[in-house]
Amino acid sequence: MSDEYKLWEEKQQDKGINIGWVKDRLKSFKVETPSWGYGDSGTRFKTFKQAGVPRNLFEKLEDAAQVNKYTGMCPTVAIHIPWDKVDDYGKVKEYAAQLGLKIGAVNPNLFQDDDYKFGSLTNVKADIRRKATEHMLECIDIAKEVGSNIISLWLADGTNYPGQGDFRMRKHYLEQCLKEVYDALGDNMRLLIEYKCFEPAFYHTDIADWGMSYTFSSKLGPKAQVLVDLGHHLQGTNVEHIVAFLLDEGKIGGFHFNNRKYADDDLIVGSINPYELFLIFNELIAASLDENTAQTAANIAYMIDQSHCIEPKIPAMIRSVLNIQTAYAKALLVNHDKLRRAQETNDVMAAEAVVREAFETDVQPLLEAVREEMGLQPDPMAAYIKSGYGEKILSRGVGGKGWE
Ligand code: LRH
Ligand code: MN
Repeated sequence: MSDEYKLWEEKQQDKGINIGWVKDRLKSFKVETPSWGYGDSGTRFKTFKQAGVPRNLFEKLEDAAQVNKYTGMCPTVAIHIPWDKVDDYGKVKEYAAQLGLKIGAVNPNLFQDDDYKFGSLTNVKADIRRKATEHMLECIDIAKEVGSNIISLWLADGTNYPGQGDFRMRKHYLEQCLKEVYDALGDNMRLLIEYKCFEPAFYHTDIADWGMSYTFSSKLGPKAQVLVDLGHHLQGTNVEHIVAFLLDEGKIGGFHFNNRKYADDDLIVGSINPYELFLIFNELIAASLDENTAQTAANIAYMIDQSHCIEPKIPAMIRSVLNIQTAYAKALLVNHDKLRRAQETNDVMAAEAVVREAFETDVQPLLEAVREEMGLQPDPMAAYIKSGYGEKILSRGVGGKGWE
């Protein structure tokens, strides 16, 4: 333990922070990486293909294992169907286990098949709704085969012009289909319903905001919860308030971490607005300390959902995980008793200071000490770069598997 860290720890303890508790929380904190974050992805303008990109799900798992190896906190990988469709999902489960991984959330894809041009579970045509529902049921079977307990649903369904669709009729179709899917879930399975305000639909989206996802998941039952993607809100939305509200309702089940300056930019989480990420964790930690919301907070699936259009894939994923770990570590330093006292006396400046000072605290000494205690390199990015893995995979060539 470095002298620098000993000094840092004493200073925190003087502020009434229980460092032992902070370290334990950091050591048990896990983030899921997305298989599609290792593949080529782009914008509607261009997908820049990179050398060394995985050519199949097995190579995506190998790359995800690198992120877990150096960060020590990413033991699960989310998959997307059909992007990650294989003949034998048992082999996937086995190979993941060999790499020290488990398959996490299974993401259905109801936005790329030509039949879904005018919607999937909301389509006016019953046979299209049937096809979309069958795909959801197939994903539940896949989840059972790979040992996953999360179905993570995002619907692109919506319209581009006033009058194009009947909002209430589409809502009824969606509720009917979701009910059938919900009833097919395995005992320990959850259905996470992701909302998004627009894109690819540009007039209305059938699951457009947290309230709609909350209503659908509340009507379905306890195994359905809201998934919050940080890039799916209109500018100016207070996301940490939505998170606190859903925590209090016991209806938030997961996150898609990324960051944005404008719309659903899917940039590296914490790269544009690290304070927002910190404030979201501040709400999550406060809820974990409250017996009424601790269970919900404990069951949240933390997942990354990004598309690395110009970044080298694995370093971008490692950076994302480290940014999340840093924001979480800072939020663990909020002195909640001091904050409550300031709030109860309407001492605005003191309350703001408690939160901001935690954010402004350099947590690198803490993270290096925790990694050391976990048997990890103090600087995961440097350790990965030094491994030469990035050069080794160049032999895969260009044109690996992307979003198609
Ligand atoms: C939609 C979304 C959804 C995924 C996709 C890769 O914008 O966030 O979660 O299916 O990105
Ligand atoms: Mn998402």
